[in-house]
Amino acid sequence: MSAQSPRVDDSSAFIGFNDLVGLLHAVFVKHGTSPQVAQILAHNCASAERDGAHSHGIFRMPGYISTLESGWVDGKATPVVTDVASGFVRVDAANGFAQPALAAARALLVDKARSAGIALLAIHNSHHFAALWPDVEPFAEQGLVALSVVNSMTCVVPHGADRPLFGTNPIAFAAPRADGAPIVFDLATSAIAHGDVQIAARNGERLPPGMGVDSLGQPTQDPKAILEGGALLPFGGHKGSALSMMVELLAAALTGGNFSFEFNWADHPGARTPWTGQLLILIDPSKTAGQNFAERSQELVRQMHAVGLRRLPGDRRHRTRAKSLAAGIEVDAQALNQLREWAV
Ligand code: NDP
Ligand code: PYC
Repeated sequence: MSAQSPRVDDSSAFIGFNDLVGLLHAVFVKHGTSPQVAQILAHNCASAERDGAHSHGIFRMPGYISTLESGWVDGKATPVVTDVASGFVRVDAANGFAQPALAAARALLVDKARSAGIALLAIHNSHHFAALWPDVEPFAEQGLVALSVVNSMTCVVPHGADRPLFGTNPIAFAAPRADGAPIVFDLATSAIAHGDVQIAARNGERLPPGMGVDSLGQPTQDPKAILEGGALLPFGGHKGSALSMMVELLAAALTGGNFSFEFNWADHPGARTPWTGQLLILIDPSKTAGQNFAERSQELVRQMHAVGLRRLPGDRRHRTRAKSLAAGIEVDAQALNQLREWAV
């Protein structure tokens, strides 16, 4: 399908995956990234759009652009990879994006995981503005188990506290299974991702109860009240709050990155990308005792289905992916036109 495909109605259009990657690549380069960084971010963003992960697809492009224009992030940064120990790789993202830092360390990390059974990647001085599952899913497609965490920007009130401190701090996990796509989940430790609050505000929708508070700390279902002086809550009360705290520790304290509350972008109007850190743990399950790991995960899935489970995490994404690859990615026509303007 061509990027010039006709619109199907006034509000939506269809675009092929490679065409969307090409268009986003042009937008990134136009706004100051190197071609290499543009390729990685464009692929990431188009993958999210293809899979229906709308809060981290093309919705994010205005934020990427305003951030690049503000000088907050270096779109041409060259990550510095350090081989720290037999199971430890460190990357200084050099105030660039986290995904090119991961790409730069990938081969070394996989080698270490395959030889030692486990390897850890600690990225700091990095900006992550995307969904986290694209960082882990490819490892599971290679037969490895991957767990990653990234912290973001202060907007979540720790359970039992009065004011926000944590970021929305997602956790993503991917594991191979014998018959089918890897098992993958990717979830914010806030009750809702910040991006989804922005989308609800844009669409004039109310949120379900329990997502956030207004500027006075009172529960609210109004997304604008959350965005304008209010804050989000962790999911699951004290349990999500503990996980969010863990993400701060692993993604920032352990990597040398900023906590979600430690950076100040006030001098960079338009900056939207959190300047934090990311941790990724990679495990080679072929080292475990007993039956093949992928067979064991398949057995778990089989048993979950047997007790009535209809939807595994990742199922919705894969269904949307299949549809997008068959018919093109359905995108908002205005947003597509805007991307084309930004690309020239
Ligand atoms: P969701 O709550 O939409 O989904 C979380 C996970 O649960 C997904 O793996 C999803 O699978 C699965 N899931 C959802 N509903 C069901 C269900 N009914 N049954 C079984 N599984 C289900 O995600 P969030 O809103 O928490 O996060 C959205 C995105 O925001 C993530 O990609 C995250 O990485 C990103 N994010 C990024 C941040 C950053 O700093 N870079 C910060 C915070 C969030 P499926 O995908 O198939 O629906
Ligand atoms: O949706 O919470 C979010 C988010 C923060 C940074 C990138 N996405």
